[in-house]
Amino acid sequence: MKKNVLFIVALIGLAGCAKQVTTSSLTNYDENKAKALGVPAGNKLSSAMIRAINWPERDNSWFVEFDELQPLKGDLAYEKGVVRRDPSAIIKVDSLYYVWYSKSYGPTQGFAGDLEKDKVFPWDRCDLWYATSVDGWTWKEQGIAVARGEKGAYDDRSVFTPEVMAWKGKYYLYYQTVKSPYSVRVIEEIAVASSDSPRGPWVKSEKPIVSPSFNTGEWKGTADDRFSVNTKGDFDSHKTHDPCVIPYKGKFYLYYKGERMGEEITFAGREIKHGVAISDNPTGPFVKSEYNPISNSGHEVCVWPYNGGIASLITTDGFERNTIQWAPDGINFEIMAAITGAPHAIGLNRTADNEKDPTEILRWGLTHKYVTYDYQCIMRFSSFRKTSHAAKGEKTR
Ligand code: AAL
Repeated sequence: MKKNVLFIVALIGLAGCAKQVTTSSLTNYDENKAKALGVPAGNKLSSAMIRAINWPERDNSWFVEFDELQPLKGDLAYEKGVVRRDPSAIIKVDSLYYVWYSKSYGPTQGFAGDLEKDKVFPWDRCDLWYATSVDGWTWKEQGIAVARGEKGAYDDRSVFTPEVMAWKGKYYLYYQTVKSPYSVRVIEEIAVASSDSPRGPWVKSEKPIVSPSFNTGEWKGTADDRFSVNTKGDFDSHKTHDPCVIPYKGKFYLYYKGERMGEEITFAGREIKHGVAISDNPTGPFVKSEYNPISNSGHEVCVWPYNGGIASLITTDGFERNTIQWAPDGINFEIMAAITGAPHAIGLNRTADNEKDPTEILRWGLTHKYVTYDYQCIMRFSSFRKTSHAAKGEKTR
């Protein structure tokens, strides 16, 4: 009892002589910036005000807000018993919009049963399908673009989460692959298929073009448990996801999401980070950047070129989630805006004039919505630049 009282007294004492930081003791104190941010010029600054002084200087040109998602019409309207998710970017060929996506049927059973027979995730047992549209609202499903491989192939279980790149008259689909059985510890890789037409036929890569850095980590024991490890390894030691390739500086930058063996929940959620692998050719070989990981947060990859660099929308996980970042060299990303939230698994509208405005490419595009855990459908998103916060009837800035 006595000990506890002493401890509390010591704590109160410590709080009483908490370090006092004044504006004049801050080496990077900038009066104009402090005034703009509303940091008081007084003697004592709270930790929050010190952090505000340390924020980078930004205007609001990257700040956006998203509208409520809108349902699509035609074949991409929600259909009972069908999963359509993870839309690719939208491209336009001969006045028609094209999109590719993961499609599967039926409910998800999960990992408790027979991994050879069951469907473990909504993105398990998928093929890549595509659809076309005149206006981006009403879509006509055209059929399978890339199907799962034959039994024994590296992609015999599921092909999913596609992205598209049109380059010099050819088309490339980048996507995730899984080989059966789909266990908890299974690795997930990235493959590519190419075609002379957006309607196919598509020729798949003989093997995956990006794989997890699984040699950097080590599972503990043989139970199918992804949390049990001797060593966790690199940020992408378990899975490589969400590929998106951008032609950049005469090369091809393949951005992807990594998942790690023995993943933990940090103070900001899941340990998800992005990496980049670079190649001289659209189909590889891709070499992972020595600077990986290039984000400390985020989930599905959503990247676009802007002003000689690459912009990236960081959602869902990590302490920098809900930010838009930009890297002048495609590698070293800085936060340009902290936003209120964004749709997940965005398929960007690549026909937009992405140089017009930092976020012009986000004005509209596709995303998916969880109707239930088992079923997802593709939706349309839109966003707007917000420069003023005004009440109904009040004059805006
Ligand atoms: C998504 C993406 C990848 C995952 C799964 C389907 O959020 O990160 O695509 O594998 O979930």
